[in-house]
Amino acid sequence: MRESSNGDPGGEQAKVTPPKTWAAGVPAVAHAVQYSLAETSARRTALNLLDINQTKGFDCPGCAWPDPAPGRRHKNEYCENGAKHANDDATTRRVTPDFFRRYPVSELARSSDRWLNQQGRLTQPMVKRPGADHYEPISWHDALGLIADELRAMDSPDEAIFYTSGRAGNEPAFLLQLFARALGTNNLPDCSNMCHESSGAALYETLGTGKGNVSLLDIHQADLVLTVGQNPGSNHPRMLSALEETKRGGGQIVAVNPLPEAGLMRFKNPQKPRGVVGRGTNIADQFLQIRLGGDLALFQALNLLLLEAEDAAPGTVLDREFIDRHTSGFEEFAHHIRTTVSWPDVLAATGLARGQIEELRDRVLASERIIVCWAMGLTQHKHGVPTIRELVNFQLLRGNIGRPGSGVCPVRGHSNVQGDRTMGIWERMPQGFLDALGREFSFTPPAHHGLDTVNSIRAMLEGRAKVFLGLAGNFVRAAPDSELTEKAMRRCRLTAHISTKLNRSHAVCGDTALILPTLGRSERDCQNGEEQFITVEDSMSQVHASSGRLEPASDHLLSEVAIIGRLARRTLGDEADVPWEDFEADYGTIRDRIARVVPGFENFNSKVRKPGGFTLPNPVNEGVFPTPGGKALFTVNGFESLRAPRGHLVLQTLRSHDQWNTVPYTTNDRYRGIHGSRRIVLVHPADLRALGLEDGSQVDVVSVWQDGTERRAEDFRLVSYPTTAGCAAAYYPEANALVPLDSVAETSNTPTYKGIVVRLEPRPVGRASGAAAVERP
Ligand SMILES: Nc1nc2c(c(=O)[nH]1)N[C@H]1C(S)=C(S)[C@@H](COP(=O)(O)OP(=O)(O)OC[C@H]3O[C@@H](n4cnc5c(=O)[nH]c(N)nc54)[C@H](O)[C@@H]3O)O[C@H]1N2
Ligand SMILES: Nc1nc2c(c(=O)[nH]1)N[C@H]1C(S)=C(S)[C@@H](COP(=O)(O)OP(=O)(O)OC[C@H]3O[C@@H](n4cnc5c(=O)[nH]c(N)nc54)[C@H](O)[C@@H]3O)O[C@H]1N2
Ligand SMILES: [Mo]
Repeated sequence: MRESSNGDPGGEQAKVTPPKTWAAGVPAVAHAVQYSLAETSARRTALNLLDINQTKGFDCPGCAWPDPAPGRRHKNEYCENGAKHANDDATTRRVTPDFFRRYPVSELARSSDRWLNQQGRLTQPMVKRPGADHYEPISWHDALGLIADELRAMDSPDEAIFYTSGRAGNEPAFLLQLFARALGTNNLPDCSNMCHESSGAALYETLGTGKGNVSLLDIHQADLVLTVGQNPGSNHPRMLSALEETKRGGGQIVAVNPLPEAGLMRFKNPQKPRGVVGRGTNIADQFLQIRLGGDLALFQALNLLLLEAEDAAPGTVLDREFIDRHTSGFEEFAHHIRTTVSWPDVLAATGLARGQIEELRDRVLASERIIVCWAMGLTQHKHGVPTIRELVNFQLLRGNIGRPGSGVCPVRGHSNVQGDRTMGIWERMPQGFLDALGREFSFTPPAHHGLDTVNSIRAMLEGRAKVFLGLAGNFVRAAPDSELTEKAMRRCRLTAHISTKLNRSHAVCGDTALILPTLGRSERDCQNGEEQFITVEDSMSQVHASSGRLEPASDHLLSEVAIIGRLARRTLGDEADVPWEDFEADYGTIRDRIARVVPGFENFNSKVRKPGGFTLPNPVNEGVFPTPGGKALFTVNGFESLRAPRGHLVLQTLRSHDQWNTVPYTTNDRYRGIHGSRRIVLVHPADLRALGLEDGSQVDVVSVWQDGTERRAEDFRLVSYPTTAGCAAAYYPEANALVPLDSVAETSNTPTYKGIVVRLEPRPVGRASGAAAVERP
């Protein structure tokens, strides 16, 4: 056995069963409760679950899928995975100073992500001094003083990096960006840079706003919903209830994915008795098993078919009135599609048959209201931005933007990733926002753009950035090119993380490193004896309050607002005209300021107190496209396909059913039939045959980058799997080592986590792995 107390089992431990064809239902609920009970007490579990997504409870930290209107909410308005995430936070295990005395940092750096997370909640501020190999306790006063001293000692404010992960609420996010800009930098990279940046870039350019424009009701009312490049059964399970509603209303679903994901096939609704005992609802009416990166070609082919259908029956296919009134660029776009789309290229890029795409066209022609939903399967590709621009073209052709039951729906990941952006967490906020911020707090925010995630890593590597502060998240594991990213973090003078749980970013750190432990979503946040709440914005622009009820994990915890406010005061003194102390004492005073800086938040404090909160206006739904020309833009996108040379495959990195981003909860992936290990790579049986490899054998996965460099992830078990031929899959974050830092999406600079060229090298039998985590008796 290679399983050890702080390592993870290798691929040879994996047990593989056939993939499931349906998602959710009773086994799912039982599974969540089982996980929760292992982490917390029965009472705490029950209390916590009943509070999730209730109007007086806390926002589920699971994902950004919206909650139904208050009257239509279930008593249990959460899914199996939301329950796991919430209770992973509410765990009764604790990481104390004793723990850090026992485990040196060097050993933590060799431990698995799963083991680190399982140690429990962080309880006290800790410091690792230069040259030391252990964290030791430090007072909050001294910890924040250390960081403030380092920030003040910099030659330029641009030597600091302020990273945010999308679990942070609006109030702490607003304070963090205010602090960074008052200090003088726009270096505000975030997880969004690695997530939906491609969506924001494409939508902003074509529609004039970077957000989706559909509501839950729109999804229920649609005639056709395309779900492209996403795995809702694991990552947005409550979306399946919405798709079930679409079907009940007579609508159809088309799934586009290289993998036959369980939730896309069939859904048993755990909230309904018939969902528990019955066969469930067939979700996808059509499944297009596409090649990785083939979606741009698919939408171009579909657009060609629509143009041709209009030629055959003029006036029946395109929404001419909408196109004339609300868009520009149609002629150039149509000419480009007609003259460049070639079927042999389309079929090679998509791996689909022409008949399948024609079938989709027929569904489109039969549907008045169409919604396109997507997630990481589109954004994390080299041509992610043009792909999303092309799907906008598709929606514009039939006027499917701004009408009920239609629209574009980027399905966000982190529960408040959209809100953090609205609050100004972005290295490139528009000048209008910066001006409003400067006016409100009487200073001049820096106008030059800051560093995004990938460029932050480069700056740290080159010594241009020296201080890293993380508000939530696990930068070291989320970022690409693990070895380089780790080197970058280790080159910093100081790294500090505001965190709830232990992760690898605490272990792979700068000369001086700080752990700043904070409250979780489900915990009571009291300041001056008054209970505080924070606010969040979901994927459909609904803003609402979130407050926890559980006792904090430790008496030493400070809220995120308190940590940022106190750090800002220590660093800036009274230089800036910012009442940091008032902000900490009453979060309502932060919201008063947000109301004056961020459009759509007027009367924030009163609007957000209504049950269910309020929805931010989306101009697109009023027929206004705030692009420079005031119209939605048809775009011309070059044709690109992702091809691997002979003997190679294209690899995507994805989430299992049992993980929260960089944090695996178990080594299982139930729906895909993988049990007992995450060091596996899914490969089509025909590819295995062609490569002379066998299911069950061990390989090294080697990525080949265009500059000739190679990256290696050792000792993965091959699993014969019904993925699209030529397209392999392995888990994030174990496979992040394979993603070259320079391999990014055009325009958005998002790492191409879903499109890496690899080869598989058989390992000699019995050779011990250098990659597995340390063994301990
Ligand atoms: N339980 C759980 N929920 C989560 C998360 C979690 O880790 N755990 N993470 C949250 C976050 S931050 C995010 S961003 C979301 C992520 O949600 P998803 O985007 O669903 O997450 P991934 O696991 O990355 O899955 C990508 C899906 O896209 C498909 N895909 C990959 N490449 C292509 C392609 O080229 N074309 C097409 N058509 N499909 C492709 C894959 O087969 C897979 O089904 O989930 C959020 N919700
Ligand atoms: N290969 C590959 N890499 C990827 C992706 C991929 O698909 N493939 N996906 C990318 C995507 S979409 C994303 S969004 C990023 C995610 O990147 P991140 O957001 O940086 O990573 P997470 O794993 O969500 O961060 C988990 C940590 O957040 C902390 N945390 C949790 N809750 C709270 C809280 O309430 N407050 C505070 N202060 N801390 C908290 C805990 O300490 C926990 O260890 O990863 C990206 N990386
Ligand atoms: Mo994400």
